[in-house]
Amino acid sequence: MNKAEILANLKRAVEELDSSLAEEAAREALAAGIEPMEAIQQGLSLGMTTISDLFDEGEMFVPQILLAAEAFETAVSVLTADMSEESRNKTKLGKVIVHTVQGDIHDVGKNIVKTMLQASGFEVIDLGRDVPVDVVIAKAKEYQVNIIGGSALMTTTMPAQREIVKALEEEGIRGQFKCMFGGAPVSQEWVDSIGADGYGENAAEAIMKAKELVGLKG
Ligand code: B12
Repeated sequence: MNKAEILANLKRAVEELDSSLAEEAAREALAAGIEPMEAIQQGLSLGMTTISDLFDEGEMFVPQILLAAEAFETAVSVLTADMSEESRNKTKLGKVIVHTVQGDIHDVGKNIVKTMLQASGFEVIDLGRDVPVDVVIAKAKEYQVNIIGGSALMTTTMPAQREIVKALEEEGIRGQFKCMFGGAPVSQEWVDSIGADGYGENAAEAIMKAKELVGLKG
């Protein structure tokens, strides 16, 4: 099977909600020497775009979405297993908190960003989803992280990202932490407008931005 066919199978596995196919295609991708990031961006993520569009159009419903997410995550865990092993033995690049903001339970994208950060050598503290602003701040202080990473998937929950920056300012500790935000409705303009430090449109950009924020080249 050639590279294009393997990438097409990864996309199809998510579209067809098929975790077994996802696992099989992920193994084939590794065997063919396809970079995990490429398999995610050019295969799985395209499948998720189809699913998101069908959901937006009312042609797909919650149970199917969850199965698509499961197929996606199954493949990601196969693709990144070796990378994670490798990164466990590397010196850590820095500590990052990831979470989905208060009021928001969407965590598929956050989990991808988390896996890719870990695989790239960051130590990641995952606070889960629907995490109150004060908990984010408390954990950032407790773990002395370099970066606070937050995901918001709804226009109604994006303001929680602004609240995080504001709370840090009010406590006089804004300078201790870099704030990096993402999620489908989030943009560079939004991140600039709330005075945060970084934005990533996808997991690959999130990694580049995180490296930049800890003073490494992207
Ligand atoms: C899957 C899904 C769900 C699943 C979530 C399952 C889960 N465990 O996450 C379920 C079915 C539970 C769900 C529930 C709801 N959903 Co929903 N859901 C979606 C859907 C279809 C896809 C989201 C997704 O997983 N995308 C795939 C991932 C891979 O992409 P991503 O999250 O954007 O992540 C990438 C980047 O954004 C970036 N990134 C993400 N996080 C971060 C963080 C950092 C730091 C960085 C740098 C980068 C980064 O990297 C990621 C990887 O490339 C979207 C549609 C859409 N167009 O987005 C709607 C959508 C987000 N949902 C929506 C809504 C309204 C809801 C509900 C309120 C109920 C409803 N009416 O359906 C509830 C929300 C309850 C709540 N309080 O949160 C709306 C939001 C509208 C708005 N106000 O903005 C959307 C846009 C659908 C729509 N058009 O109506 N949903």
